[in-house]
Amino acid sequence: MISPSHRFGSESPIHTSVTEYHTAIDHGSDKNVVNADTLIEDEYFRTNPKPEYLDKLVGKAEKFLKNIPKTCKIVLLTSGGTTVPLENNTVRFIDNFSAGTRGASSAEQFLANGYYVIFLHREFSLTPFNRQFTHSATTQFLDYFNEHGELKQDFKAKILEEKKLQLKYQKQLLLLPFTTVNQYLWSLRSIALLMNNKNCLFYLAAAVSDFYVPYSKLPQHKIQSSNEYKKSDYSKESKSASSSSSSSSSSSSSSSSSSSGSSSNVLSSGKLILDLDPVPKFLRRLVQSWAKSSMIISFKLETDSSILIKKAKQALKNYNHQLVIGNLLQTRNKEVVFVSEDANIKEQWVKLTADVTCIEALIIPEAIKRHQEWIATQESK
Ligand code: PAZ
Repeated sequence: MISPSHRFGSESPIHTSVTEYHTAIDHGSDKNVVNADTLIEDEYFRTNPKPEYLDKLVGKAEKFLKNIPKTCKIVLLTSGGTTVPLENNTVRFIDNFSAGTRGASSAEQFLANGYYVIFLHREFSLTPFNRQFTHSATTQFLDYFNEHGELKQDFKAKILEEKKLQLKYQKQLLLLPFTTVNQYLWSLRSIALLMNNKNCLFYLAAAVSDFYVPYSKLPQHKIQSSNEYKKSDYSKESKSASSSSSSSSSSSSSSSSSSSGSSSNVLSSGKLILDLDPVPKFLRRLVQSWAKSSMIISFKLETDSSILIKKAKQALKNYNHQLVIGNLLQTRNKEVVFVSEDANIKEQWVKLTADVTCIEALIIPEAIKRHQEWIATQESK
């Protein structure tokens, strides 16, 4: 396991997986509650607080971008899954399956093809060059060493190979972390605004939650499963949650464990009812405003093969960007499909072959080819 301080050189690391206590306030009043129906993209940033560390993260991105020669290609690559906290002092959260394999492996391929990479990733998920060692099901960190603390011979060649690559590309790669969906969205917007030009590519492989609990509805404290520790100001039945509870349970009594307007509601039966809002569609903002001069590749994950291509086309139609790479959960490491904005270009499946065992080694050259073609069309306009 590489320590966070190694990741960011001698500078102090940014940690995203801890509660920001200064914003972990009590939402026991209705005044902060925002109606989900009226919550559009910009409203989101007015009502969900900026991460404490964001200026520092943006400073790192600015410094990195400043040193890149003008003609070089840059990719903002997002990777791993976002969490959705259920409490402000977060004990519980919703997560998703993504380990960051696609992102970390794609970053290696972009680097090998001369791109500079900003790797916006879920903290503690897989990272380029480390990925084969840090999350192994069979080999734990200390297993790499013998009883004298020396690297075991079996691992030496592979570690040396990856270490050389890490050193070779260290100036081309910037690792920036996120944990929650809110941190992800603030970071994506801030970095995108710095990268709005045709040499920049957005490759959005992160698995971003479609649902979240707005800041205005987050209970301050851990959701209680019984009435015993219920705060007096929690007694007012949650407006938002009560509508869900009435449809899902015959019990009308609710011990609303959290504040008025809260997203969570514990019924007397002990059932927890969660009321999540949709995450506004930020891809639209990215395409139309934040990075309108850049090429944008998004990913579409499905589990039902019969809707994958339809959903990918729908995304292109809705957001008007250049390319969607579709994949199925079950086969995502073996095949993907390129679906282009140009209706004349048929979907193109990219599949592992007998010679190539890493799907990203096939995806990235194709993505780069499309980026080059897109740049050429922009220049001819
Ligand atoms: O991280 P991983 O390699 O396990 O999975 C990659 C992936 C399936 C998350 C990615 O290829 C993807 O489809 N991302 C977008 C998911 C979505 O929001 O549809």
